[in-house]
Amino acid sequence: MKKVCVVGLGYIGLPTASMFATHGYLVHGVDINPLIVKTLREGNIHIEEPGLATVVKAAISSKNLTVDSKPSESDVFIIAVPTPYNHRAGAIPTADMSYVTGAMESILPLIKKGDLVILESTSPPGTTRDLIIPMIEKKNLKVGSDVGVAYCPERVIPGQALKELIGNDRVVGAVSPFWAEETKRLYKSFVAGEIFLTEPTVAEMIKLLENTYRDVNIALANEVSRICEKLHIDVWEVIRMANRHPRVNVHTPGPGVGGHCISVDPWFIVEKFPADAKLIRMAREINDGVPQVVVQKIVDTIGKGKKAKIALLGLAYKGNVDDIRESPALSIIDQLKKNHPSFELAIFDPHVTKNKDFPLLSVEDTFKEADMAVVLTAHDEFKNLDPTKVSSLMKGRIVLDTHNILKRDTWAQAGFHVACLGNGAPRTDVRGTHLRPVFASGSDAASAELSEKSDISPKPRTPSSPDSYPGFPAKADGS
Ligand code: SAJ
Repeated sequence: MKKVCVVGLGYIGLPTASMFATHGYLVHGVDINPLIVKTLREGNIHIEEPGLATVVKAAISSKNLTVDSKPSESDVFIIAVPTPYNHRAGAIPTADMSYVTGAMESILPLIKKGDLVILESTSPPGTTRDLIIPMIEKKNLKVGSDVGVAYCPERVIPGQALKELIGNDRVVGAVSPFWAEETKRLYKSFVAGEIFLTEPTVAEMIKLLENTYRDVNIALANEVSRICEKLHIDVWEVIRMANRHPRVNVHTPGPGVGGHCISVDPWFIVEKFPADAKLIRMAREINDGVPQVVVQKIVDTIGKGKKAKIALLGLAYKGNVDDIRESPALSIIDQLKKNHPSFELAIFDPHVTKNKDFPLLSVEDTFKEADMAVVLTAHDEFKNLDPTKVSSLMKGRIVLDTHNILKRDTWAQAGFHVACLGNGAPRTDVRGTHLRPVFASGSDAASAELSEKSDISPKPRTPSSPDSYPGFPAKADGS
């Protein structure tokens, strides 16, 4: 049985190692974190991912997956470690390749003739050629003839990792057609999608382009969101309708872009080509600026310097995952804590139980006596919140929904003002009565009115005529 050594047992390495182990390979999984090794050896997993626990358990109990802090001799080495980025004030972030070089150094003494080394970690273009191959060749092994090298990026989305690991098409960028075919044969053991063969730099750029495309498109949505607020219209309606065009697919605005992929990977292109990657850089800056917009909305509502309790719902970077890396919620919390110390922050996330920087509360304690609630993550638990129960706990009746996931009518019926990022339209209740916008802009009269008063409990509704929407006929059925 062929041996595969997977270095890095995180969101990608662990599912990948388990899939190989349950598809005919003897897998040695490696992680430098002793806690991860211990957790896995005890038959548990350290990340939340549907179906993963079952596959890991099956792999470990079959003895085809062993876990350790050190690599062992193998036929294939797969590197699936993080590639974070270095933040330096005022400078373009650069990829931190220390985990990749560390992983490579750990396997170098074990690599022998006939072995195949595969990099899965998202990396700047040119990494295989300029970093991986020279490291191996320093060992007097000739890449191509003695040893194979391939770049085979992961493409799975957290939350559906196993399904996508099997179903998605993959790209293999190898140093020769022979090693490309070898890599393809390996992954074909469990990949049902098509596997395309190319050279390493092309594969690296494909991976970066995929996430950059998303980032740029989300930046467009976030920019349009700000514009729609100023136009006093609803961006969600604008995007929904624009996407009915057969060739348009605008992404979704939100509180910013988080996660370890989309918010990081575009920088790997900018880092290498700062003069050319203008749009890519601007998209990153737009998306990184959205948390500040959310903070401003909160401040406009509560009033600068006012004492208030704010219930923050969600810490994870996106719905139904426990991953908080680069989460916009973290940036929002950080800015609120630093710049608005009069606000008491109560934070709840049903998927995240621990955080070293601040306490996480129960759902009840979070809402209790809160003046305002802000939805920061699109978890299903928040979509399904019962506004009547929430209103029995909260003091105020204002909710800012940064993901547009709450059923606004139901919340309005329970007496809440639900404001939504990107929606500057006068709000409408279930009967089509138009209500005054709460968050039309920072200087908006309604916001100012709310800010002026320390009491931010529900304000009387101010119905206006449906005719006040130019171009929109009054709804005939009144719904
Ligand atoms: N987001 C928006 N609007 C959208 C889509 C996403 O604001 O329309 C935000 C999310 O709220 C989140 C962030 O972007 O904060 C990223 O979320 P995501 O679900 O779009 O993507 P990731 O980072 O979880 O996974 C991405 C995926 N890449 C693409 O879809 C091109 C996944 O397939 C990759 O494997 C993964 O990055 C990775 O590891 O690179």
